[in-house]
Amino acid sequence: MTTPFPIRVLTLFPEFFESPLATSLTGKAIDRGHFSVELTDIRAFTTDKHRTCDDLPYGGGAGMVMKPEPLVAALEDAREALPGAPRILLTPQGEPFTQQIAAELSEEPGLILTCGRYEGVDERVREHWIDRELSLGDFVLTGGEVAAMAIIDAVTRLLPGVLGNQDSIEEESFSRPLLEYPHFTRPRSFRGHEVPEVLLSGDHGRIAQWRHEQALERTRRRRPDLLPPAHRDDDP
Ligand code: JBZ
Repeated sequence: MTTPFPIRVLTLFPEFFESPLATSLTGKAIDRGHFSVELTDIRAFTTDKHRTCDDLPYGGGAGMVMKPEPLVAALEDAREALPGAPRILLTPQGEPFTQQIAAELSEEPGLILTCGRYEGVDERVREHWIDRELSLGDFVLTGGEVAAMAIIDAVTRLLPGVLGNQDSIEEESFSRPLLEYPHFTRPRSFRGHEVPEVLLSGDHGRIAQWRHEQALERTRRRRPDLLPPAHRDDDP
């Protein structure tokens, strides 16, 4: 049974994905058939007795390299199953993943996500069997699995019908990328800390204005890089 958005994950640790994929919105979206995830154990494509997926680096140096044969066999199998899906490698050398890229990927016919491990994959695999390389950001992970799961989460919530509230996706794409305004729920007074009066006022114009000011101010203080240069100035 195929879904509108098939995802194939190539990994040495398929069990890593089981609980996050079964949980919450993601689990429900899979149950409802909005997308599917097929976990491929790269080790299943080995042909030696020890099921070897790594080898020593040519030229010497620390660590091991993912050897090409099982990985390429897994990529060819994935390509055959999902001919139109981009083959993506999660690697620290990749382009930083953004909301823009999440939106692009949600328009593809599916995804093939390859999780790097060890020091990385043999360069010839990257050159000839990969369409796009992505990284979560400038910090060090032990492998591509966490990055792949983050990408699955960010992309699939954009698929039609996955997010219950289609309004919030449209709001995201039309509003400037600011940080969110502060949120409050009951009780009105919690351990001596009050909900801002304006939110209790019932004046929707004032509330919208306050939220916009809060979003701008938070963004200016925490993420000035998100604002046009003219709005970034003076620290206080
Ligand atoms: C990523 C060797 O495999 C790795 C190692 C680190 C790493 C990835 C893959 S993907 N970091 C990131 O997205 O930042």
